[in-house]
Amino acid sequence: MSPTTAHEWTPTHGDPYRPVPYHPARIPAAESLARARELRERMDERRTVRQFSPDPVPEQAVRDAIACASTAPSGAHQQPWTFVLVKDPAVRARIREAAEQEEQISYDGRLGEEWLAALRPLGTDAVKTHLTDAPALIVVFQQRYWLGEDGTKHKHYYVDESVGIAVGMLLTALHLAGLFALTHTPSPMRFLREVLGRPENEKAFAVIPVGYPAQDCQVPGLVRKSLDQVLIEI
Ligand code: IYR
Repeated sequence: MSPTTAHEWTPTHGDPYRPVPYHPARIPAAESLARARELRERMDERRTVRQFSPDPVPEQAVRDAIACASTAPSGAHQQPWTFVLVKDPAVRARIREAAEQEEQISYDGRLGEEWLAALRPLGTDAVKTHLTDAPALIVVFQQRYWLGEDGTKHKHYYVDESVGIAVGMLLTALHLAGLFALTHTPSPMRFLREVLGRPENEKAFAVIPVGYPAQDCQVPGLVRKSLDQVLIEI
């Protein structure tokens, strides 16, 4: 039976091209302008938060944000991502312990002087209280390849780009849902696959604590580049 909408059927490797009609409604230009301006203003309020309150978050809002991230475009529509939502405090504590061990080595010199100088204005260090204080952690894995039924490895395409776009959409969705997040990239991140029992084709990409800012939360005083610094129109 031929599908009638884009949602009724998921193509798999080697399937033929089977297009379906797509006629989304247009909104008036004035409405686009108003929505884009509002979104710009709301996104400009987003800040990365490093000190979290232990207060719980509405879990379904986090799941919805992950579902939103998973609508991201991806190379060959392979959707090469897995999101692990870690709520268990014992697992968060294990992640923190392993992350801090690696980070201590990094901040004690592995990063190098130039990198440490770049981080100084942000006030980061090897102590990662957010990993245990935030009520939820989203660990994003990229699926470097996929495994066939007989165990053969098959390539995924543009994995970094695809997962990067999905994480951008995740951060946007969390912010618009009124939640706060931090994009944490402990390095190296190999321990995450072990702690979370993920398969060998998955590689950790980022750890994203989600919650609300602690009462005494502070963020670095910084400004973003202006539009004219980042946009060239030809
Ligand atoms: N991964 C380390 C160091 C770090 C690196 C960059 I680039 C940052 O923008 C922030 C931190 C850490 O998480 O502390």
